[in-house]
Amino acid sequence: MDNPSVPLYLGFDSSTQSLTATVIEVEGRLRRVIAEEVLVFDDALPAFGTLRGVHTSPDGRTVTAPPGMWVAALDAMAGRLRDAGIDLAQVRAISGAAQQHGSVYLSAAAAGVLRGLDPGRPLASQIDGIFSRQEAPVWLDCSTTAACADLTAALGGPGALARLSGSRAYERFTAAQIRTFATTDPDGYERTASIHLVSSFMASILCGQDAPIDPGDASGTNLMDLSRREWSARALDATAPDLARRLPAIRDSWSIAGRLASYWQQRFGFGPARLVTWSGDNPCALIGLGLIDAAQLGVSLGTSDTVFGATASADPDPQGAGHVFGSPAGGYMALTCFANGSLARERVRDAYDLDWPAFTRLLADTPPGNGGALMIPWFVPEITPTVDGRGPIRVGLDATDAARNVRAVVEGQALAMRLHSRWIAPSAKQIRATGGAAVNQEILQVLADVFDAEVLRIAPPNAASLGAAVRAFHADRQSDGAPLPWSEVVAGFTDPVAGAGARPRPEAVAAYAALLPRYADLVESLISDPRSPIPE
Ligand code: XUL
Repeated sequence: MDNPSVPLYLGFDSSTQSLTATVIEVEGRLRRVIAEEVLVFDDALPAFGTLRGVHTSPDGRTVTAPPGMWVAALDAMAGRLRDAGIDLAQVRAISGAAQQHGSVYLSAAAAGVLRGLDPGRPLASQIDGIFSRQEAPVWLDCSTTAACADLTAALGGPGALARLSGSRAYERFTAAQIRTFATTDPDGYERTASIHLVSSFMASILCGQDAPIDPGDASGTNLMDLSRREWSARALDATAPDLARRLPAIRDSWSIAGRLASYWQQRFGFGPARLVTWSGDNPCALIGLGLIDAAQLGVSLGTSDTVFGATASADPDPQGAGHVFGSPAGGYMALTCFANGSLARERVRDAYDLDWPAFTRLLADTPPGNGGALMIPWFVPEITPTVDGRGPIRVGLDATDAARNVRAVVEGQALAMRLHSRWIAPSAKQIRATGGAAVNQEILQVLADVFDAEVLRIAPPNAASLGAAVRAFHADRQSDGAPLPWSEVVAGFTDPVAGAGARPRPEAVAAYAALLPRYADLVESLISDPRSPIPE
């Protein structure tokens, strides 16, 4: 770029539906995001046959993705960055964020292939033989209920497992996924030399060797002893035989996994950049939103909706719904995840043949509280609370009324987030929002009113990808022996955009305060008796 000595840092976000790359420039106290590129899997890589980035079984319970697609996306993205004129030789360090919980199964051939990647040929054509399982189960999968029951019993019940690992057993968490694979396909498991999370797999592709897993993403496995930040021998034994030798090491989030492999240097013109251990998308979003200290909440409105915040303690959610993860800044983060995020908003948009501007106009034209109409937006099996394919619940809501259904889905999501974030921060006065839907001012207004809190937005649209770039900067300084405190690392990157958020409006706040207990009671009755009649 203009000044060749200005260091650049690159962050990726390998999410459910797309790969994002964010490039930042740091010159003393001057910080700039110089590029953000997004590659949507379905559009850019149609040969993999995914719909919204995944393959879904007819019953909706088994959800996987082809890991070769993520690799092809990384290759294509490096080409795009080079073609956009970014001087890749100036990139000092690279890190990444990835969808959490998903697992990639590699054969014994993988290590040799990754060491010897040929810069003369595209990556996809070289990695065919590295997988011992062609599909990677991802976080939307909910087919492993039996394995969850086994793990819970072996580890002393849901409370004990949550105190050990930060979460009770969840279908999408990696322990249940590995156990299901090892019991249903023992030969495939036997052929598996290493099991990576999406984050450590992508990092391995970049550095040409097995990369470690950071505590932020390792805490999404049910396999890590959260307070020790190491694999729990008891959890490993309860999951599958001989698992320890198949898992990568757990290392600090700021550890250097290696240097960028020569494939990337020779094919795209990168230098020998430091490869910083990747983390999960939510832990990286925590950093990208500047949520280093407790007391503020973050909300990510993506394929999943998540609500999270930094915490000092590893105490699990007393209601058993949320998770405690390691924070990539050290300490912990608490998080609640909803599967019915953009998937539910898109279902409503499509059901009434709307585009996003029309969806937003209908939201703006309907009153807060929706005249008492409610929707519990369980379009796909829900994680919080765990509900299996029940379908959306409408109360006092005519299914043919487009405007009120639009408001109802957004309000239902915001009420669920409020309800299930009280254990993280009972009365946060500020919320920082990211994710595709965070550009929508009307959705932010509903959040502000439901939470009775100011909602702020930061400038770069993807906080996870930005967080990864910022983590690369932090780790690079640390490795140079010139560490910076986190407040200085994020300064200038995560400042809220003036005028881009929303402030709570007293009348709407009162309407939602009245609605919240009704919503909570309704959810409660539906969970305790799935066949309970729906009140009119
Ligand atoms: C978090 C979770 C999702 C994925 C989405 O527990 O399952 O937010 O990380 O990418």
